[in-house]
Amino acid sequence: MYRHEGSSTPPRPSTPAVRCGLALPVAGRYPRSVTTARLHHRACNLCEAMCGLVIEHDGERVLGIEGDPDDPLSRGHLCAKAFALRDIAVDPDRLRRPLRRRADGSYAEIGWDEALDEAAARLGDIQARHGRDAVAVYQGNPSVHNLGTMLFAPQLVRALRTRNRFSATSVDQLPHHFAAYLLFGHQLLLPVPDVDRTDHLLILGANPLVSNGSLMTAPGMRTRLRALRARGGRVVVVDPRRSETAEAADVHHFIRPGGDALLLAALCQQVLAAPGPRLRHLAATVDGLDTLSQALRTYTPDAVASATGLDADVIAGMARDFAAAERAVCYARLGVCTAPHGGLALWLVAVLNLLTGNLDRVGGAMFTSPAVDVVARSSRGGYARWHSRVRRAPEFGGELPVSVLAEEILTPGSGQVRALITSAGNPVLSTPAGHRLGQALEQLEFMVSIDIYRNETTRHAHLILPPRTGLEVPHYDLIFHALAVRNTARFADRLLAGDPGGRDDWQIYAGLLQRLDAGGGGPWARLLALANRTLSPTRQLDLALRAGPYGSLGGRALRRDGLSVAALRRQVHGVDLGPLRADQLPARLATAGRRIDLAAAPILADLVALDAELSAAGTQESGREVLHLIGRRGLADCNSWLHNAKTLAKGRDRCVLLLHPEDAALRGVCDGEVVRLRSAVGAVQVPVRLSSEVMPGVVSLPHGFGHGHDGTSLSVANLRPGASINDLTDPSALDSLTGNAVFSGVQVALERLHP
Ligand SMILES: Nc1nc2c(c(=O)[nH]1)N[C@H]1C(S)=C(S)[C@@H](COP(=O)(O)OP(=O)(O)OC[C@H]3O[C@@H](n4cnc5c(=O)[nH]c(N)nc54)[C@H](O)[C@@H]3O)O[C@H]1N2
Ligand SMILES: Nc1nc2c(c(=O)[nH]1)N[C@H]1C(S)=C(S)[C@@H](COP(=O)(O)OP(=O)(O)OC[C@H]3O[C@@H](n4cnc5c(=O)[nH]c(N)nc54)[C@H](O)[C@@H]3O)O[C@H]1N2
Ligand code: SF4
Ligand SMILES: [Mo]
Repeated sequence: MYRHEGSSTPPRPSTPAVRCGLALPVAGRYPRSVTTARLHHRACNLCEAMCGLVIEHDGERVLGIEGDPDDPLSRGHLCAKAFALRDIAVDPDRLRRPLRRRADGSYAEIGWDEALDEAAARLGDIQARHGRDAVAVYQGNPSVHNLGTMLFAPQLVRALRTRNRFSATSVDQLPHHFAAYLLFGHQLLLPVPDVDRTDHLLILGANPLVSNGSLMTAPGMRTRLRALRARGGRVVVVDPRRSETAEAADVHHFIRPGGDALLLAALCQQVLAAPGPRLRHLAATVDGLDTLSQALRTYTPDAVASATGLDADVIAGMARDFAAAERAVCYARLGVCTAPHGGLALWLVAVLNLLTGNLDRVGGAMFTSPAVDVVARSSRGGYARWHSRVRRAPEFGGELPVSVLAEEILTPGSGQVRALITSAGNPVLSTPAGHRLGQALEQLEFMVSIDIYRNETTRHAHLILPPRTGLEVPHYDLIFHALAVRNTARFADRLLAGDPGGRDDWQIYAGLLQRLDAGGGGPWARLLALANRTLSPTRQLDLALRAGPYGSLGGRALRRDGLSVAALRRQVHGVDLGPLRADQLPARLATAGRRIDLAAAPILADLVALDAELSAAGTQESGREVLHLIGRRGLADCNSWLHNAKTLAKGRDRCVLLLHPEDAALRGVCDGEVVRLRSAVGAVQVPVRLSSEVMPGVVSLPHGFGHGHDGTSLSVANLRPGASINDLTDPSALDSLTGNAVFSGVQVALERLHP
């Protein structure tokens, strides 16, 4: 009964009135269970779109899921993945009790107290013997979609006081944080494209029609792009693959993988060379404009044309159109972040918006005003305050790039990683040379994983601690409300009880924390820590909402109608807090003197390095035998972890290699043939699909596959294992500026199995 995108506009309110979180029986609309069916309203937490859902249930079982037409942000949109929320709840492969791995590789269920005692004792012992840095932490993507984890995981990480902190950030959006930190002084001050009011949207390396938007919470992008074009606006997509978003755009240009920093440098160069940059209200806030102009002067369209694969005329036209549009915004995402100059590229995206007068302005790149001000409540970040032990990769925001994790485990010496906590992550499938990381994990003295599955990563753990999840936990999007194209707020209590003796993620963190620092700190420190820990996430959220800009204690006066958890419980469809607001700068800048520096030293240095590479590339010819690998996302996938959801495990094989017919002809490869793909670090076998969607010389493979390993409990996913793209990606290839992993343009060779 879920409604797919592309269906006609959802009907206006037909859901019965539901007040105070009390769900009323529905008559007529749900014939299956008229007497017992009730409705629960919540936002989906599987991706960043946070679609409002109406879930029909009988108290214990989910009977149906629909998009909530009254959600002020998603307006009825949802995708097929929403139904996986039910699959996860009933999945027999889900872990529900702690598991201890025996020496023979089998597992025993143990009690929660025993498991937490053992985990804390082993971690404490290893730190006592080998120092703080001997324990590493890796936090995966679903952490950000979980209120309890957002509030409690940082406390555990702080308590461990290790420098070996890793997360999915360094295989994803690190360049965005880096650019925000350098330009605006805070890693979370991330401008969001105002898609609903722009006239010109330039998209680089993102496919929001499939990914449903990232660092741009905008459910129903197909409808939003259609509306943009209907009001006379233009959508331009730059991507080495003619993606679903490119298909829906006015114009699509192929670009060589990794070419975006060059393209963006040329776009900024063109804007700066044209008469008068339009900095508008920020003109008096910006320093270093001349230095930047000087640094960019060699990046002409002609100079970057061959390296980007774009004609110089096309680049010049792209810059002209962007600058001429009344309201324009450039939005770049994963394909641009995960490239050798990803940090520089994302910095240039923000600068292009700034130079054309589109930053902090309606229809441009704007800052949100969420009900919980996560910017004010979190650390500004920091850069290169320390470096990794073996490779000297820079820290960012207190974390090291996950690409160095395996070498930190395998290289002996003081500070060597001997224990690992993973939480809501699957780095064996999601990080470069994951297969090698998997081998390294076997060398650990101790590994504990907080996860709902025994998967490719957690199968290496000595202990697995499985939390309640999804519909079994209360939900509020601390992060994604702060990245949404409209200010809204939405809260839901848990719908399903989950395992009666089970724990939420935050309770696992609290349990570990309590045991780890029992006896440490003074009495006041202990009391404070205890108070903090015993306040549930919902209670903490309530305090944050009340103290926030729309809260009863926030703003200028005490407001009886202010936001709180109770108020959100009454407003089951969510609360609309209005469109994004312009002119927030310079007041919100967290930089020294509230200035924007366009001549930051790391950026200028990287521009010099890029220029040197560009000159060197001019003298090299890469032959047709080398192919450049890029990634891909499918509508029914969610990184590595929803492949066990029965509802989604249907249809054609998704883990296929897209190969251009010209490249296939050159090698005599046929459609459907299984080939071997080899890179500097590994090889995989995958079936080929011939497609002129990809530019010649480029091949595309989705990530998140590579199941079927012994010791995993993923009976559905293991039936269609696919191959892991990260058995090919190379941890030695990093964006040297930020440490982000490089996934775009990995050099591979294609071999026929039966030539
Ligand atoms: N080559 C290549 N690699 C990529 C990418 C790419 O495009 N190409 N994309 C990258 C990106 S953007 C990301 S974000 C990463 C993702 O990388 P990861 O976060 O490492 O991996 P996921 O596949 O998201 O795995 C999530 C894990 O969380 C568990 N989980 C789900 N819900 C919960 C919960 O409520 N609590 C707990 N404790 N666990 C839970 C799941 O069982 C699963 O094990 O992958 C990156 N890797
Ligand atoms: N269905 C689905 N939705 C998801 C996820 C999922 O796994 N499945 N994962 C979620 C997560 S964790 C994230 S971070 C977001 C990511 O959301 P997006 O950033 O939209 O990510 P992708 O869909 O991977 O799109 C990246 C695009 O970049 C292109 N590309 C690759 N290399 C280059 C390059 O060098 N230059 C340019 N210009 N383009 C390039 C690819 O062809 C692809 O079309 O999606 C989220 N939503
Ligand atoms: S688009 Fe994302 S948030 Fe919306 S239903 Fe699908 S997975 Fe859930
Ligand atoms: Mo991601």
